[in-house]
Parts: sequence; structure tokens; C-alpha cells
Amino acid sequence: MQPKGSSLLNSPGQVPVSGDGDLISPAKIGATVEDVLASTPFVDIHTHLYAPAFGKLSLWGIDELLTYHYLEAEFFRSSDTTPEKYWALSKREKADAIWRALFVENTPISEATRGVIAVLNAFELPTVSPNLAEARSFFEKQDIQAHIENVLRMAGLSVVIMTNDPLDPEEAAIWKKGGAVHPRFRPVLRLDRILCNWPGHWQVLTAQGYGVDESASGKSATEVRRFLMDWHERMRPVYMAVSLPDTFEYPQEGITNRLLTEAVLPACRELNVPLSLMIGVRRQVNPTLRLAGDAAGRADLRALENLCREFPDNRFLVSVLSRENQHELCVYARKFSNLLPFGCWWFLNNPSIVEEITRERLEMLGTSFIPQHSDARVLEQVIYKWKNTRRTLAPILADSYRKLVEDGRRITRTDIQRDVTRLFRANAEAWMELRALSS
Ligand code: RAT
Ligand code: ZN
Repeated sequence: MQPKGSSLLNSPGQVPVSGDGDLISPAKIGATVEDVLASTPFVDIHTHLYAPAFGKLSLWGIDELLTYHYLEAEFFRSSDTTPEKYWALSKREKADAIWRALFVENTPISEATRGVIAVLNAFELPTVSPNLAEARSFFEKQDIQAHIENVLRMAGLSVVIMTNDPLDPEEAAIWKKGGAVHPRFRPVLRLDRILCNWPGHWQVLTAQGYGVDESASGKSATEVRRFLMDWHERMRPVYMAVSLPDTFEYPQEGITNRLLTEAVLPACRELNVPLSLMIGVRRQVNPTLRLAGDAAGRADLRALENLCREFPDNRFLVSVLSRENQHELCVYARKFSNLLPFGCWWFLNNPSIVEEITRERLEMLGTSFIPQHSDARVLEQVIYKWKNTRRTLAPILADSYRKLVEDGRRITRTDIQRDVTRLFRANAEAWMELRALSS
């Protein structure tokens, strides 16, 4: 049985049929692709951004941009400051130290540092400056609601999907007050604490009245499922999600797989929501770096093959962190239509690697995948991350169309618009309920 809503094809009524009227010559393909990419609002299907109702969980402004963990990792390579000393600084002092080390004493040519430059430039703030005074004063003056609209317009985004953890006490309290609906943000129910660190978190469920135990035995799985149904009711997530280590295996005895198969997958089926699996993270290889201390490892994607085959009525949105796993992911996507590859995640979100992965995906999957998500943690990051995605993707798509013309098929602007819409919106819309809920 085909799971509800799993088809990535537009229904016939929605497919724009290309006519000859907007036929484009090979010489105009590049400019047309750029134009279509620039004018199409995208859906950002995985971020760590929060709607303003989440208070201080919602990060924005220059100090947050500079203390992004991608930059912290780079800072320790270009400064004598030890992690211990760094963590004892205030947010402003940390931002000043990073600005000095990576932007004043060095040229910001890495992807993450160049991103800060692109954001400053987008707001016409100085990109060469001994200090952050002007940038700070600009961000302090912004009204957050208007600023969000402005930033999303600059980034070419219509909807941003959050990452929401019901076991984070700060976040849970906000959800329980019911104040999180926002027209631009959609929730996701994140399951890492439940699936990957049950011994550290089962008591949180007990405290909320769910009858679970330390070894997730007996009726624990049924109770976790009840917990998920209750949180689905409260949050209305567009999907559920977990990030898994490179060592993830399925089938294999253990709490993760028991809760996955007996609680999470049945709940997803019943609620008709996909499960996002982000596979390949090696958490805390250097704990002194805190959030910047995680690494990547190659996973055995046979686990994914087994899940897709054994659970045909579940839909899996999948991103893998290791460059070496990308080709296999495409092969599996060709075998299972309940598998939707998305994004070039974290250490892969660099132009050289995005280019390689995206060419491979287009060649193997056509437009039946979602090329990118931002993973932004700080609001204004979406400006540079989506600018970079459009810049990297434009020549790749143009190249595909040029080859197609060489091989004998004419190409129209309508064709390009349909493809870009499918890649960056329609594939997500076919799998998730992205319409705004009223408050
Ligand atoms: O890219 C990141 O910011 C990572 O720290 C992770 O949050 C990762 O994206 C994840 O969702 O686990
Ligand atoms: Zn993430």
C-alpha cells in the first residue's frame, strides 16, 4: 500500500504544462535558472530557529551569529584561548574574541566566516571593522516581528521548519502554555532524548504521568506512543525527527530500536507524518568544545534499507552526514518511494560538496529529492545559507538543461519553474502539512 501523501508527483491538475511560448535559447538558460531560483520562495525543512514566542530560545543578531558553533570550532584553531577560558566569557566577550581572531587577524574565507560577512553586507553594515559597535547598534534597533519578515524575504523563504524538543523543560513549558503558533514557523517533534538517551530521560516521562521504566520494558513502548500522540496534539508537528549515530543498525536488539518500531513508527503511521532520520553524527568526540565537539562518521545504510522495506507504510525523510554515504542514499531512494533524501547536512554544507552531492542526486533521482535545508540556528543565517545554495545550484541546474537541449529536448521557463518549485517546495508540501494553523 502506498502511504498517504507519499507520492512526490504533483497531481495531474497541478502540473504546469510547458508551451512553446516561453521557449528559451541555450544562451539564456543560465540567466533564466538564476531568475527562477531567485523569485521562488523556498521551504526550509530543517532549522534550529524558533518563533519569537519561544523567548530567548529564538536567536538573532550579531553576537549570536558570531558565537555559532561552526565558528567556535574554527576559533580554537586560530586563537590561543583555551575552551575553558572561552566558556567563562560573556556572550559579548565571546563574539568580540571570535571577531578579532577570525575576521580581523585572519581573512574570513571559510564558509561559516564568509556567511557572517554576507549577512553584514546584506544589511549594509561594515564588513571590515576593528569592532562590532555599528553592527550591535543596528541589531538592537530591530523590532523582531518586522525583522523576521525582512530576513525571510531577503532569504527567499516562505516557511521555516523548527526543531522542537518536548523533553527540554524550557521549551515544554512554552508549549504547555500553547503560545507557539506563528504564520512562518512550523514545529517538528524531535526525539533524540527519547530514542538516543533513554536512561537519562525516561524519568521525565514518568514525571509527566507516563508509565515507563528504565529498561523501556513492559508497557513502556505503549506509553511512549501515548506520549507522542499527546505531544502531537499539542504541537501539530509536520514530522517527527531523530539524529542517529554512524553506528546505528537496524535490526538490532536495544532500546532505540524497540521504541522506534513499537512507539515512533506506529505513531507516525497513525498520524500520517513522516519520520526524519539524520544519520551519521558522532556526538562529543571532543566534549571540551561543547556543541562544536561533534564529528561525522560513515554509517551502514543497510539499516535504512531494512526500515524502508519493513515499514512500507512509513515515510522516511533522510539526510546522511558522511560524504561517503551519499551515493548509497541515492541508490536506496531509487528502490524505495517511501524514502525522500534531503539536504547537505552540517559538514557537507560547503559549495564543493553541495555541488558534488546535488549533481549526483539530479542524475540519479531527477527532481524527486529536496536539495537543501539551512540548519540555521541564528535567524539571519538563512540569508547567507540560502544565497549560497542558490549560487551553487544555479550552474548545476543550468548545466543539466543545456545537456538536455543538446540531447534534443527544448526547454521552457515553465519547465524550469516547475522543477525548482518541486525541488524546493512541492516535494516538502507533498509530504508535510505546511499550511499555517490558526491560533
Ligand atoms: O548543524 C548543526 O547545527 C548540528 O549541531 C546539529 O544540530 C544537527 O544539525 C542536528 O540537527 O542534530
Ligand atoms: Zn540540525
